[in-house]
Amino acid sequence: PKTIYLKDYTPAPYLAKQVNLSFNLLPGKTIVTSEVKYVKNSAGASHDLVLDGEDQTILSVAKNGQPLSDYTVADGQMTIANPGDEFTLTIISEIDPAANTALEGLYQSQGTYCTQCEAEGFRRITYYQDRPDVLSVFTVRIEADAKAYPVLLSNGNLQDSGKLADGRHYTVWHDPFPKPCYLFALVAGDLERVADTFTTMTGRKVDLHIYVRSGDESQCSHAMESLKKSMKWDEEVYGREYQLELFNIVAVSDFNMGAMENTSLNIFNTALVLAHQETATDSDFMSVEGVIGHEYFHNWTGNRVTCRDWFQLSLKEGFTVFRDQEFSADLNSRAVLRIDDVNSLRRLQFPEDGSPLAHSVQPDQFIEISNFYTKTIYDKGAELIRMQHTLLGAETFRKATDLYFDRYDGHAVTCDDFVQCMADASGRDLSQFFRWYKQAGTPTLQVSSQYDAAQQSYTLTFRQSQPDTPGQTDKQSLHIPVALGLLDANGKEILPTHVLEVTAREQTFTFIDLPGKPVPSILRGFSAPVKLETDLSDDDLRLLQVHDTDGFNKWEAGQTLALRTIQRVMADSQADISQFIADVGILIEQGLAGRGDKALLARALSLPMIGVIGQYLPVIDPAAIDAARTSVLKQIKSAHKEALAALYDANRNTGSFSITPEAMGRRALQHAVLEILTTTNGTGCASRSKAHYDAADNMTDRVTALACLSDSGQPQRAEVFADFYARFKNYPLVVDKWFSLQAIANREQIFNDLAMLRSHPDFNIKNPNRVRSLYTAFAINNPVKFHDPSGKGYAFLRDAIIELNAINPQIAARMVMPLREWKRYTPALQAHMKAALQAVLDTPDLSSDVFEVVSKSLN
Ligand code: DPP
Ligand code: ZN
Repeated sequence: PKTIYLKDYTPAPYLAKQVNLSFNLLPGKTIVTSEVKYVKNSAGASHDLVLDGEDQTILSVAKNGQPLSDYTVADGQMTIANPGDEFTLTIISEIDPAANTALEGLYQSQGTYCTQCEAEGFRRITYYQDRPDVLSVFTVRIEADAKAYPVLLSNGNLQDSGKLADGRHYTVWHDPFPKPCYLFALVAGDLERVADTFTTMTGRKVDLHIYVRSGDESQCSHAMESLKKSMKWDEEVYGREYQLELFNIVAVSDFNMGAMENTSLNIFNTALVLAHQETATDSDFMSVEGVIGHEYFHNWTGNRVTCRDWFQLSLKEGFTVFRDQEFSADLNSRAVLRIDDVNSLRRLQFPEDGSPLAHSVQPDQFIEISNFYTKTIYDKGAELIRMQHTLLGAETFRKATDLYFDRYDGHAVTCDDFVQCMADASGRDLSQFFRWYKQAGTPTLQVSSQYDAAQQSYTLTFRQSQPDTPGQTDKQSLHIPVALGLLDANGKEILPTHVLEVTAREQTFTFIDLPGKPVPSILRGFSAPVKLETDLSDDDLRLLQVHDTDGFNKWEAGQTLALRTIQRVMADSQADISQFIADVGILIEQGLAGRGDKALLARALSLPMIGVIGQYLPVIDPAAIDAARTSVLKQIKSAHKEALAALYDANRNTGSFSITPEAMGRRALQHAVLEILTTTNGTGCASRSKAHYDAADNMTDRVTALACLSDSGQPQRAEVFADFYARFKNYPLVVDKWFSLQAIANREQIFNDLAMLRSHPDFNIKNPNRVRSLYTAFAINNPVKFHDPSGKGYAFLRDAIIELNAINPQIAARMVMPLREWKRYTPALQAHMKAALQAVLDTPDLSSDVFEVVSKSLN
């Protein structure tokens, strides 16, 4: 496989002035006719037209209407030497969507034709310059059997449609905005339509359509509401209006990603569209809202302004994640959302940044771009935008984004161009800041403090350090915004949030006129994606946990105390942790008194997850972390059993179901409490969980009960799982949950369970959601059994990677992820993980996707 380098970028040799595509969907094959008007690009380096194409049979090639034979095809590229300054090229080819299990290009999902072209799927449809900096206006004609495929969709506006002979019909779509081919989409199927409208800020009416399979129409209202909220939010917060007459969303069951932002024809994984209280959890409702927003926001950040090349992927993804995070924060509880986002960053992005696959937000090289749809590009990328927002302030940031859209609408640009807009609009020098885009690895920020009673002054000293990562050593210091507040000894805020800018390797800040030693609240709202190390005492943290005005840091203080407590128990299983246990009692009392936000209390009562704890340890031993964590949970339960039971009762479901933040907070709190109450897995625990299940009128409560029963050896476990399956066996997304909730069980017979699930009639290796529901759930959310000392957990994943390599390389490569951090584990686990990776690498006919992640992991 070939490595592609950012430094080798050159502009495309030819521009595509106009693209006419015609699809004839026939049984067993699809005929694609592509007629493209090319013009020599004066900036282009070569005179040869080089088109990308894969997995298709060329039927004919013509230039300006004359048959052309003077071309070569090799290694997935068609080359036409010196074709001239301006000409029309017509290529007719045949493809087989029904045989396409990679789910890239044009494929079928339960009979429905659909496309996935990002990043490089368009080349599986027709020969074209498959690169994001070639923008063109597309007209698309689709012809198919009218009865089997009544719905025929593509990007833009419907221009024409009609009946043909032999029961066939056609539509013609025109998208007036030039776009790269990765945003092309086509759908043909027998789908139901849910319709609504949105009136834009200038009074234009836009038709909104969601297409789903018959029977799913009643599960679309949340997605539709979320879409309308997204459109309004982008107008209000960014001044961005939608410009076409129509916005379509289509939900399909077989999809590699969550969703895809194709211009005016978003294609979604059903998991991120369908939501109903009976079948979707609160977290599903939140994901649907967030991802509907995300894909809609791409309309401006990704589509209207797109990426010059794939090294700039974070230009659109980082910015769009930041936008969807802020959208969700504005609609829900900001602190809760921030906590959940940071938790996920720590659990999933930090390990990536510390692994052999660590890469910068603007990478320098890749083999397979699909491997770079990572937590680093998305979530760390979003943190980089957030830091610029923090440094500039909301108002200047908005001026900068206005400038960005003005300057680059209709262009394909770089991350450098984005940051330049931030610099130009603010008059600030952001060249040091740009290092965040180029340096991989999670920086450490150490803070020490000194109070001088005589001078009444307080000094904070910051030291930053950057870890070495593959191909990068001796890194330069970064420009780090540190949001800081100071509290006095009584917990009163004496300095409201103030942003310090740490730019040197070591830097001090002195605060004067302080009659007593303050307690600092550092990195409020997690203002930079760093590992923070402070010299705060347990008492300082306890003060912050009670009094900090920043919701995130209030939670963070409690988590740091919990982390210290778990580490104490890891060092000495008999360690006295009574102070911590008593502090938890205070939180429970607050809950009983009805004080504070329930969603925040739920998070405060949840101990850090094993994956997060591991990030703070030099060597990861999941079983040892779990033993200590469980011991702390048991001590909390035994000390506060009555109060917890009372808190559970006080938060019982009353009244009708809703997904307001309050209602979700109440359910989350009940869940957190039930988890502690059932931690000993005895008979009482099982009946409590079963009662929770029996009382449930929604999926959140059902899933809570199943999660609390999952590790149990009591008879209720089988009863409840059987009832759940019987009730929901016709709902694939719920059956996914049934698989996952068993795969996460930390119990002896797990490897038997996994084998049974793998051979269950509902398991389907070709469906990415089902694969994730078993394998990803196990490998990510069952750290103890995945890292079983026998190595059986790794072997289970290894076999699936090898099997999927031949079916769906993208999904296979993504499944390697939990193995790539092998160097962080104990020597015995490392040996097993390495052997699993080696076995994959030794597999014949390895796809370039899997080859890249496995070979880099072993480096
Ligand atoms: N569809 C994926 C996303 O929106 C890739 N663009 O992030
Ligand atoms: Zn995206």
